[in-house]
Amino acid sequence: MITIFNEHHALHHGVELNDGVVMTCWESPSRAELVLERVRAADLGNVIPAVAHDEAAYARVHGDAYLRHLVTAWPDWCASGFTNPALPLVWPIHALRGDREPRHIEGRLGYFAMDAGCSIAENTWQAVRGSADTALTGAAQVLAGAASAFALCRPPGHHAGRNYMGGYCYLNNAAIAAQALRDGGAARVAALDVDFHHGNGTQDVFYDRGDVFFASLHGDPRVSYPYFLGYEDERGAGPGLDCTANFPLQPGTTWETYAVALQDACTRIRSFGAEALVVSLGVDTFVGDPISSFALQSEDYLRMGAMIARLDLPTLFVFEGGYAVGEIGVNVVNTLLGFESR
Ligand code: SP5
Ligand code: ZN
Repeated sequence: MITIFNEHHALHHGVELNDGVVMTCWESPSRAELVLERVRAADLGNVIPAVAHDEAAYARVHGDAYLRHLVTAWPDWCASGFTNPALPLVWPIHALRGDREPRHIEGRLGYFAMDAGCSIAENTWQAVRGSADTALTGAAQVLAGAASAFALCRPPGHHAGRNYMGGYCYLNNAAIAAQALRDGGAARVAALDVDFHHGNGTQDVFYDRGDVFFASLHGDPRVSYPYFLGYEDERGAGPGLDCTANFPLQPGTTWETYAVALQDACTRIRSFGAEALVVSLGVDTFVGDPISSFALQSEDYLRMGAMIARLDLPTLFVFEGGYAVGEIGVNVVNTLLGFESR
């Protein structure tokens, strides 16, 4: 399996609130380097650089005002006299006006974000678009006939909605890739999200569409981030009704329980008639993950990959979360090796 890598990912290193204090993000540059190291050590296949794409490819999934904000946030932040990484501090929740984009950067940061997990600094945009380009390069590989490909994206993408960032995610790499597969000729595409956290952004992008199926296995939103989406009764809307499937799972979930839900998700994808598959591959389901609560073991990822392979679809794996850096490489590459063992 070919791996696509963007060496400029490390230009982005975020900060977030942790226990009330601004600290270095769990989502660190070392994550991608450790996965790449393991890809090479396991001889998974060739590693190629991401090909730069036009912003038009991102605009197939994201709104123009949001994309403009991503490009201008840092310069506007600096123009307002700020010098440290930009973070939002006020949001248009519930009864507040969510229909007006403020002009001032302080207001815009909240308008276009679901949380304070996405700091923006000088080179953030460059790394973010490199990550989307990584996914797009992977989609191109699959469209050109590759049975599978691994887009080693960083920063991740699945929490980013059509018009907002959140949870370390700015552009939704998996959604952008799924759309590229549609535009490249796949009539029906499935996005399967196995990151510990609900893929709220991907769900947002495709919720009312009947051409892209979205399935997510994740920590129950009653007790797990992102808290405000990912319930079982979210099934899609309009032409997309029953093209969204959510599998909230409880803290402590092991492979035995996880496998049943994953099998269900795969059955739904099969009966949907997908012609191509995008897997949002987060390994924060690992027992040792510092911010999550499932209990998968490293060997379980071999089984996960093998189960996904049984769908027998052209498959693009897109890297998402996973914060147990000691095992992150083994867990990701085990999934890919399990897939290839079919
Ligand atoms: C891509 C991805 O995996 N994003 C996850 C973002 C999670 N951000 C909020 C994490 C809050 C965790 N608090 C957990 C405390 C555990 N002791
Ligand atoms: Zn996650």
